[in-house]
Amino acid sequence: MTYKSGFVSIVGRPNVGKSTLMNDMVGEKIAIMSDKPQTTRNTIQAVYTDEEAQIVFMDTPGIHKPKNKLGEMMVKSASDAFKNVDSIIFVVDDSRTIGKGDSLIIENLKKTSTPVFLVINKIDKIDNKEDLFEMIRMYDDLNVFKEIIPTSALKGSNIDSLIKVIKRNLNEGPKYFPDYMVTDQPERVLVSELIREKVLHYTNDEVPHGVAIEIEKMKERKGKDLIDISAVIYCERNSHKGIIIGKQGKKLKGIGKSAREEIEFLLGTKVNLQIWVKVKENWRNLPNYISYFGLKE
Ligand code: GDP
Ligand code: MG
Ligand code: K
Repeated sequence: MTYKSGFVSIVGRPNVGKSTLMNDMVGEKIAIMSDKPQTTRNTIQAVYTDEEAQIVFMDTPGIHKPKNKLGEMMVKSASDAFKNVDSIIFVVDDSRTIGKGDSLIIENLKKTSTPVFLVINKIDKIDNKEDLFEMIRMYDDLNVFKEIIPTSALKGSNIDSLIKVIKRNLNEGPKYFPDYMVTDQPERVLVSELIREKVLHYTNDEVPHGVAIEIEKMKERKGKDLIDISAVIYCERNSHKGIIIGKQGKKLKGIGKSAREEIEFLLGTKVNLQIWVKVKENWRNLPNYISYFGLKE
């Protein structure tokens, strides 16, 4: 069986139940929950992990703060706002008609090639089944949504179906985050895992015992759509260091370039990535190795 992973955005008007829904989904499968205030770029909010798949929930800028941003959102092409995710969950509540706020978001969703799933939440407030069928027909007629899933986040109804739908639409992919990880800095972990993956790829497993990555700095440059990242690759021997750096630094350059491109894609911002290679014997035995990567056990 191949492992699946991907990035998913949950969008919708305030108060439709996005946060409740995300908490339900991640629930006991909690790996990561970030409570960071929204920034101007994509941020990771939560990570769902099971034996088959890993779902990384992203915050999509512009959609979560629709008050004064609606105009801005209209200008910004939807393909741009959603290009970094594999699917989009659009959440509405039990309102029987489509209001102005939802219409504007739907107009944007129409323009993206990313698959969009509609969640009709708060179905516990819909007493008449026929009303729900009527709503499903109304949304289905728009030809925007790949699937429509009615839920009650409050009661925890049909959350498993939603997870199934998301999982079914994921592609084969790596586990970006280790199991049982608890951290309020998921982006750091994502960046370090990506760099580690590139090192393994570029060195064809020539470096025994692998490497450890430390993100020394990860900081947004004020007023710029740019993040400065400096990372250290730890290996156990000088000879390993030589392999990682390569002739005239070629290998390290390749590692840095491909890691940077992927980080830029995932975080939706430009990245200035500096990487150093250091030798640290027995880094696996360092007492703080575990906590330093945010691993629980
Ligand atoms: P968000 O602004 O979209 O993140 O919405 P929240 O998750 O904060 O929920 C807004 C309010 O709606 C809260 O009071 C929730 O308890 C409530 N809520 C969320 N989901 C449901 C649901 O399925 N049914 C009902 N009746 N209330 C819900
Ligand atoms: Mg919320
Ligand atoms: K973006």
